[in-house]
Amino acid sequence: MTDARKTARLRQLIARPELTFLMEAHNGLSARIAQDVGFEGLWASGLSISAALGVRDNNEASWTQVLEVVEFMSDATQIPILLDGDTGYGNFNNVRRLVRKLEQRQVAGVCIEDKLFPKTNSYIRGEQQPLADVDEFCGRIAAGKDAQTDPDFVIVARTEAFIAGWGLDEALRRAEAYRRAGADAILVHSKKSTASDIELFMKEWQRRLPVIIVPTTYYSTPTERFRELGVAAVIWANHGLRGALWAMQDVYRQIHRDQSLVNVEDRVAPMADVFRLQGAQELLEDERRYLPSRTGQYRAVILAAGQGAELDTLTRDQPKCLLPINNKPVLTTLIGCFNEVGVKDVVVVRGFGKELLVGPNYRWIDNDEHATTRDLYSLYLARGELDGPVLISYGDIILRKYLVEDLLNMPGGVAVVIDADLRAGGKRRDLALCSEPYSNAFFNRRIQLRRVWSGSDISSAHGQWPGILAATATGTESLRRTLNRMAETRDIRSLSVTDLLQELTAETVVDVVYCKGGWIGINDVSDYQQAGRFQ
Ligand code: SPV
Ligand code: MG
Repeated sequence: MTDARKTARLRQLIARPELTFLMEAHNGLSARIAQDVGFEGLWASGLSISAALGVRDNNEASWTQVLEVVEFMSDATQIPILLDGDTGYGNFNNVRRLVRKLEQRQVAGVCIEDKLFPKTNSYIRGEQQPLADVDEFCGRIAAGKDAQTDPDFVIVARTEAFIAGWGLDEALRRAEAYRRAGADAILVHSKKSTASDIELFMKEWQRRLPVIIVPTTYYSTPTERFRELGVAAVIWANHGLRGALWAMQDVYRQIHRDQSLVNVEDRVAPMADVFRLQGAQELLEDERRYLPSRTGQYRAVILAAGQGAELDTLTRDQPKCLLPINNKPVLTTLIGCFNEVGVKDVVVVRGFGKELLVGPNYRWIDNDEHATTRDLYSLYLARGELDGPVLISYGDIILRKYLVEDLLNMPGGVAVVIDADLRAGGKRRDLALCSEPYSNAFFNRRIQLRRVWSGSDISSAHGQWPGILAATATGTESLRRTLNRMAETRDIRSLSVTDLLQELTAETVVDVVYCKGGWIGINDVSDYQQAGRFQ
């Protein structure tokens, strides 16, 4: 089994016979991109991090600011990071504190260079930069090694001997001293346009420790040559930053010139790529798992196409769902209840009196054949909305908020409210038989719907269905499948949602939220007369 620790992986990467590539990154996003394209390890470049922060590579960003950046990079990725720790930000004491802080952030290793704090980038007046005293620098390495608690944490000693204008001998003398001080690898830096410094060094060094190089200026040397020389790892030191710089400049210029986005849209990454790299999908999944209520993702489909002829003159000029109860149309109360539990996306299937159903807080779909079809047909017309979690409800009911909340928090695919109190309600209603009759004793037990039918003989029923169900994303899938099948095999226009529920009980678990009252439905004049008492 391979070791999952990032430290162990970085150690393996520099010790293995194959050449390793460490890709520069300077923030969480670039680190993710590098990992995403397949790099096995990262170089947290001091130059790039400071440039991205808008400062010079002269320790203008404090070491804790660098630490914050590398922490984001580490959190964003699984591959190991080698931090460019500049000089170690001081003497041996600063290095050992740095090592401890890096270990805490799962940064796999640090590279320190034999210069003095504050440093300057190697490509800026390199020859004028003083090198550290060898013994003092060895003390930094030794203190770092002594401070690490994970034996695999990697400390790379970087010699700037070539950069500062010293020759091969000084580079070798320093590298050997650093090896003896406990360094795990040597980074030999050169700013020549050919790999001649590296060639000389590698021949003399004879693989005493793994060697890491940074071919920024000798980029034209074939990578194969580094393999032949026995280099352990190549750092592509700043190409993420430099690539982004030009890309940004181009896009900014274009937008500035055009005062429009029209010429850049095709040249920039789609938003979906940004979200993917941020791991937005994982959060959505986790929200489903951990958030106490999943209501925000639900969409409600309210079936409100019927006139409600049973209500006689009351519904001559307006649909049943607009009848006022306590001075408020039923539909307004129902939608208000859904909104209160976080369901904001509401679709109403309109039919009779549709011109009166044009509220600002819902969308609508029309069932223009409402006079000759039943409610399942309305749902069928709204099948395009059956995607993801849904709440499906009749438009002529109002119910207490907690019933909707309970329904939405059911873990299964499809769930219905069943009222165990059969005393209230009109003659003909939707009756239900469940896996168990209602009892006070089944707190936390899952009860399932077995059968649902429309009838008046309550003797064989455990309760009545008020006309509301909730389906999670997977529940909605089964529901849609069943609905489509019913449309193919039966006369969907003459069916009711209870027929759909009945079919569903045969195919999937339909959970029951038992209640005793807490809702009213308006089926006839007497229901409506009673309704005013519902507060
Ligand atoms: C860095 O990437 O910050 C380095 C490499 O230290 S170089 O810029 O080449 O010095
Ligand atoms: Mg650097």
